[in-house]
Amino acid sequence: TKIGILGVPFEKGQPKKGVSQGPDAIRKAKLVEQLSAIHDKMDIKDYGNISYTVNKELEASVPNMKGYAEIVGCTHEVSKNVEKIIKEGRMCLTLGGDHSIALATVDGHIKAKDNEICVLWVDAHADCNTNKTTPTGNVHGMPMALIPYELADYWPYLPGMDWHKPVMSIRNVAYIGLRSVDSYERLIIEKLGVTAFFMADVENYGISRVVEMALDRIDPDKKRSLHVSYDIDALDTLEAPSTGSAVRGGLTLREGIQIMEIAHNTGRLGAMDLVEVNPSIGSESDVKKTVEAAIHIILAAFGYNRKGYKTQEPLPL
Ligand code: DIR
Ligand code: MN
Ligand code: MN
Ligand code: MN
Repeated sequence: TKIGILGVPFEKGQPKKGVSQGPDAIRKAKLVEQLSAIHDKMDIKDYGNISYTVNKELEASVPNMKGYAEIVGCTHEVSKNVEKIIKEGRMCLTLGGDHSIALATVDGHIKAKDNEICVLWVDAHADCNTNKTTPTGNVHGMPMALIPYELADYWPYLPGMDWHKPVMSIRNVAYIGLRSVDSYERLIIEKLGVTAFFMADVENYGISRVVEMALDRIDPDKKRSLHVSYDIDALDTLEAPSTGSAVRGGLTLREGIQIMEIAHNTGRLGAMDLVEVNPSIGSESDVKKTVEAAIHIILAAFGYNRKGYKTQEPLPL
């Protein structure tokens, strides 16, 4: 199992300070050590945290996109790095940062795999506002409107974003965990027929059927490289309190882990994002709980088995 870890300490896609500390908080809780312990064929390379430059002239060049110049600078760098890591034969684990960076992780994955990818977007939110539908101007609520070509005509020209071509179809994307969807986002989901499993679907079918149905829809031939973009706020607030837009009534950690166990078992997981962990929100124990949840989810993605592992040794007499 070859993994490349990329830290993206980026927080300009939303208004709260601290989410840029997510990558280091997750590393400090011994992510690499725990991944290495899964089995003896783990090959993990930490590429460190991304750095990028900002073209100040781009600032405020697009209405209703806060932090635009920073977003452009950071996402371009993220896309190039994700593409490189996957082309080096590693599964790419990106640690956020806020969710705006996922437009770039998906873009890099698309470039590395010639558009033969599919996306599971695990989130309380649909993140598919355009700059004309957004109630906030926060770009972490927009990446899913920037990725697919079906929404390309709803955007103005985006200066500095020419490296990003919306080549993927929304048909290859499924949502899991939705429970806080804006009215234009709901319209987009209906209009484009986006595969969306809301919390009620998780209650009705159970999480394992939901994931199987989602994978069936986005990759019916079972041949695409799978990208899971995992917003920690998909989990219930009790499980992951330290995040910027927590919504009660979410996934249990057990459900959150099972999503990634199933993703792992496809054998086609190509990239995963774990975003929106904000160590500045909540008490020390809230932060610990949230970071631990993130680590459990990541471990499941890369093969950690809750059933344990049987030793090759005989039982001692
Ligand atoms: C809201 C909140 N839909 C927005 N989005 C969040 O600002 O567009 N996404 N919190 O994670
Ligand atoms: Mn999100
Ligand atoms: Mn969210
Ligand atoms: Mn495995």
